Amino acid sequence: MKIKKDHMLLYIVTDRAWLGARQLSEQVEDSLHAGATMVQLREKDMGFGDFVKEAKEIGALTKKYQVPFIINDNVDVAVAADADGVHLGQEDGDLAEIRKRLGKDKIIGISAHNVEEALKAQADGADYLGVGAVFPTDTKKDANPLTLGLLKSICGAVHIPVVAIGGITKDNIMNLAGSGVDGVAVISAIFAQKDIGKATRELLDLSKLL
Ligand code: 3NM
Repeated sequence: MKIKKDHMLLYIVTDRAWLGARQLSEQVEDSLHAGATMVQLREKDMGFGDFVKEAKEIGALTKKYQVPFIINDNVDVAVAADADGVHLGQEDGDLAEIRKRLGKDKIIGISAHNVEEALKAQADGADYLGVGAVFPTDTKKDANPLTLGLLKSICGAVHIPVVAIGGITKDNIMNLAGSGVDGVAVISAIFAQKDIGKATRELLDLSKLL
């Protein structure tokens, strides 16, 4: 599956921190059913076998809803589970090599924090950029906030889709209006919510106004 700008509208990134008694697949399906446009499976402490098993399960859901399915950081898991692509940080390996491994039809997203990183990722063949943290967040402790001015400069410098990430909620999303982003990537604004379907619909409606 190749990426389209509309896939960026509401990009949900998983986190088991707020599962409670529920399964991750149930939470993801609640959000997909309500209109989430892309899914990233993000597991920081899971062994290979369990990660692949879970990726296959979530991947089957994303196929049903026909949205791209991305694995955070782990190219081996993406290959083993035949995910649609990977999302990588600046330190996660050589893009040309990873592209060779995945093939041209898979999606590679890169985190970028300034115009130089954004232009380099685009030149190296990234399909989209994740840019953040646009607001303070407790979800990722080492995320460095950037200014909305910088976000705008990054969006203006590249032609590939850009998704903003970091601390985005229904109360602050409209501060991103005019920045040029194609959508928002969120963890807690979806997965920490009691009514995931409602949270999804609200954020999606607002994201369409950006
Ligand atoms: N990456 P929440 S911020 C996974 O700045 C992630 O690159 C970030 O979670 C970055 O929506 C972040 O709960 C956490 O703030 C996003």
